[in-house]
Amino acid sequence: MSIAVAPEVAAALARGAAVVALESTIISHGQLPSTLPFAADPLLPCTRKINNSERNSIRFPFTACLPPSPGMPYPKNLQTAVEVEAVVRETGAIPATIAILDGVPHVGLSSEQLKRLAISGRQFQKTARRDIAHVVASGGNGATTVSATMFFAHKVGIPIFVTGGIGGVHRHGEQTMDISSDLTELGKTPVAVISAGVKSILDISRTLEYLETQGVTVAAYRTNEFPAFFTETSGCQAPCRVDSAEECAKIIYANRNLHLCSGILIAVPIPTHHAASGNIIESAIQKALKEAEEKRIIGNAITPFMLERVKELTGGSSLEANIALVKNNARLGAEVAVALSNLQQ
Ligand code: PSU
Ligand code: MN
Repeated sequence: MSIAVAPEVAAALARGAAVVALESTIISHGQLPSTLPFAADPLLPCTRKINNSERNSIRFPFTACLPPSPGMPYPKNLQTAVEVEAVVRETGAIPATIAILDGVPHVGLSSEQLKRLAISGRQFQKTARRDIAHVVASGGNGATTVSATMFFAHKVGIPIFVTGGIGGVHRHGEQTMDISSDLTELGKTPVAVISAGVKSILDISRTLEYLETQGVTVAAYRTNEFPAFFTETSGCQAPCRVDSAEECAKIIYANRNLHLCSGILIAVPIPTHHAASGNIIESAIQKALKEAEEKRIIGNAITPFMLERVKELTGGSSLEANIALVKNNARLGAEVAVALSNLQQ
């Protein structure tokens, strides 16, 4: 089974130049994660009893039930993808967006392929590690999540991968066992993921506990606190702190030389000038979560409710903050890739 590596990416890898992997789920599936916030799960004993017809109306997986309109619509998603690639280039690295096209995993997309991904949106299947074999075997199209993107990046020798936010342990995940495969992938695949942390609709402290169990090195960039995507703070201390791209590169280098074989998570706070809107968005998320609980919105209704309510409450500013933080992550990721390439020369 082959992986199609774009010529520019293959050439850069062959000469040990800086390459940064990028995921495709954020392009095709919008900005808010397909997460199921707390109290939404009717299987939990803590909320209320539900009758059988309610129970039967709940479909799994919840991700299959998302509304057709993604948080980042076309052409905004394409524009963002192109701009993120440009930031990587300006900083001196080669971008490699990863997706599965007609059953073939691609590392590095042409502008036509990127456009196809952006236009197709949710027609591309959200592809985590568990979905890869099926999408490939059926000749399908897959937008790779963090876990699948890490898998392919590592296969072709790309040590650094930039995204917005990663998946985590869901609220009440200790009962539902809904824990993103991003976390187990970080435990077993030696790729450094640069993200803005974890959204507060997840359980951030349990996410950090789980990453510790998985042996993942977690470092916060220029802060002592683990960031919560839209906000610089989460109330959780980060296990360690880094203050420069060179320091990040040294960690990746040490991880490789020791054959630790586990991943690294570098958490970068949202840029300060976007943090104000981040705080508004965070309040909106908290309000929407509370409303969902009060209205007893359950099952597959919760994600559309959250998407809609957060959009109403913030008037679209979440999109701008999201784009800004991805670009900020892309800049650092490319700097780290350059520093790592210099270390190896
Ligand atoms: N978190 C975000 N934005 C995203 C995602 C997560 O803030 O777009 C996407 C990423 O692709 C991530 C995936 O890998 O959702 C996790 O999905 P799940 O919770 O189903 O594992
Ligand atoms: Mn899940």
